[in-house]
Amino acid sequence: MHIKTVSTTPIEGQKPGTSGLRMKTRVFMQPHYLENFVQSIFNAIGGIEGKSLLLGGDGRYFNQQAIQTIVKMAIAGGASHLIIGAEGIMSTPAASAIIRKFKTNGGIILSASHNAGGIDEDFGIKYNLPNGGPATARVSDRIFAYTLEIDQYQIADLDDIDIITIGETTIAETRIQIIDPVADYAELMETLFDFDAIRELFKSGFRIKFDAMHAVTGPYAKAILEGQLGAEKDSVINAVPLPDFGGGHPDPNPIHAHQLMEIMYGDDAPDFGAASDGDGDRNLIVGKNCYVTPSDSLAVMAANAKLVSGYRKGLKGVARSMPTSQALDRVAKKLDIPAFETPTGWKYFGNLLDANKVTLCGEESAGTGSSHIREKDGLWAVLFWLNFLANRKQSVAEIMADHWKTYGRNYYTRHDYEAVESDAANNLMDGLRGKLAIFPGHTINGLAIIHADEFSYHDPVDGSNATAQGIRILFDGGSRIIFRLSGTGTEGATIRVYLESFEPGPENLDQKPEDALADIIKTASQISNLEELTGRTAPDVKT
Ligand code: G16
Repeated sequence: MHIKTVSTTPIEGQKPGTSGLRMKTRVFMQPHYLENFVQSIFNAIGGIEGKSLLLGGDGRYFNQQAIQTIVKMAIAGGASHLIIGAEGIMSTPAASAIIRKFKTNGGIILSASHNAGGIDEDFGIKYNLPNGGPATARVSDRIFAYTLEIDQYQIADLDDIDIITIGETTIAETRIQIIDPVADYAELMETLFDFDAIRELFKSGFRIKFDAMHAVTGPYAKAILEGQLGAEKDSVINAVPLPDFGGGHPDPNPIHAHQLMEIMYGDDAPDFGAASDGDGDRNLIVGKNCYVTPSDSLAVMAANAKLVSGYRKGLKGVARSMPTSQALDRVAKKLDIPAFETPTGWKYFGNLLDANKVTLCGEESAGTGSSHIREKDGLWAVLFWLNFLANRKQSVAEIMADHWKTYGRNYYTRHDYEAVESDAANNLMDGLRGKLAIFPGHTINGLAIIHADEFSYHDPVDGSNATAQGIRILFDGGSRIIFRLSGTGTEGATIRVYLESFEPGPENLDQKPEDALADIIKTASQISNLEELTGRTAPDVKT
């Protein structure tokens, strides 16, 4: 076998964002672009020689070609073992589970998550650590540093290898194993949930619709929900993964999962609806006529954890990203367990999970997960809900009403302004930064500001610090407005405005969120000059 050493030069802008490197697919298809980044990952982990790696992706356009390139580079570098999902498919949570199960030296996951796919849409790549979790900020910085000085990479001069057929082969020093991407994950789920109780639930006539959005979770949901648990046939819709997700945007929110929302708010709606995203780590939960916000879902899961077989012993602690609503904190207080507040990005939960400080964590961006792996996990969240629904025998709407009665309600919405001109977005953030010191003490639209800052985080486990993680304006009574620039967009800047107001109850617990949040929404636009600075009069997406 011939190994080619290819001369290259650094390519600008290969800095990983919130979750790995995400760019337009055509950018990734440029000569050396993918190779430079992969070689930089190998360099950042001290070389790939003698190491084992998991490889998989969400099946989007360019997935299989990218895998072939990475395999040839890993062979050239002397990797000892590659585990690859058949057809290059592997959901992000399954990848995390398999890295942990087979104790590989990490993995490379090809996905741009909830972003659209196709030659003119998005592609992405990220390195996961041997604990199964996304590279920490430190490792990501090291990868980035190598992209700035790279001058060559190695690649084996080989025909494409067969990644379709399950089986094993050895090329040079490298054992290559093609595996069923579903089996190990399904096995893990069975250890965490009471499958018998969920089977009984379905037998009793309980109906579910799971929208896989033509993304990676389709085969997993079919095998587990319909196959193992006996949900009625066609409970899983849009189940076949497609390279362009059928032209849709695989983001499980009420806007992009509108087909599911129409079913759940229509005549003869099933009892439970759910969706997951491009790579299967996000989830949407919806009952009959009852949308559950991701922040509320996280809080309800924490409150009901003891009804779920794998979590019967209770939770060590919980964590949420800073912009996620404070509903979780109220549950933690009642359970008398610690609650951590981290920056946006699943990578910040890894240390807390490894140190056994938390069992459950989640984010407003539709991600929930636990210590079973080191990624958020869409289908796991659905099974978690099904497990406690099987015990409580109440509707989703009843469970929500009961939760708010006990803890009060954190009304919550997020407004996204996408593809905003970068300078305008930075001016908006700078403008707010400049006013942080003068905000406290002011009352706007009847809302008294008690604190304003730019969030920073000190990791209690490794002592690292993350600064500039979003601007927070906190009001008397528990309401908040947060401004952040997304780290996952690929075009201009995406401004995220997170809006939250707290209603302790017992009255006013069933208002329309837009009514409960009207003053907060008005205040956010006034204090940020958003319309004037960006020219935008309405958000592109409201979740
Ligand atoms: C990624 C991260 C999440 C984060 C989300 C949104 O999710 O893993 O932790 O909350 O992006 O980040 P941002 O607000 O910076 O766009 P995913 O599902 O896209 O991998």
